[in-house]
Amino acid sequence: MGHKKKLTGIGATALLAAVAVLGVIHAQTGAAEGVMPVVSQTVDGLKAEMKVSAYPAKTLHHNEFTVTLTDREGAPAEGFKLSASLTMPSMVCGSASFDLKEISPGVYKGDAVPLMAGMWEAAITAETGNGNVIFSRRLLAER
Ligand SMILES: [Cu+2]
Repeated sequence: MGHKKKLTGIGATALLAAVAVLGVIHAQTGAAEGVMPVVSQTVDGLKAEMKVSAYPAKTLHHNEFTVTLTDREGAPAEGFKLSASLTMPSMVCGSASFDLKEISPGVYKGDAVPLMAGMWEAAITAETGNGNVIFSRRLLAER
């Protein structure tokens, strides 16, 4: 019994050490834009909060992608037409495009389907009355 207890203790210590190392790695990469589930960006006075519900996203699955648009006054930016395109910079693996539907004032939802694991670039186009506004964020996908 004493022997077993000792093994458990070592196991727990090793696990804690591993968790600590992973914690450091996560903290370092977590600081980089793209590893965050929510990224906010303001272009031409329009603010987009781009959220991936389950993060990192899962390859070849529908990943809920929500964009909350607000205007200069912080009020919901309604009635825009939003579409998004996922590409992998410097790769020819193709792009995955999708439209976003306005589910409540200023809140647009769509399904992002990354084709392979890795870092994707998501470009979100908001059609306004006078020209388009393009937002972008990075999106990490895992198998
Ligand atoms: Cu690729």
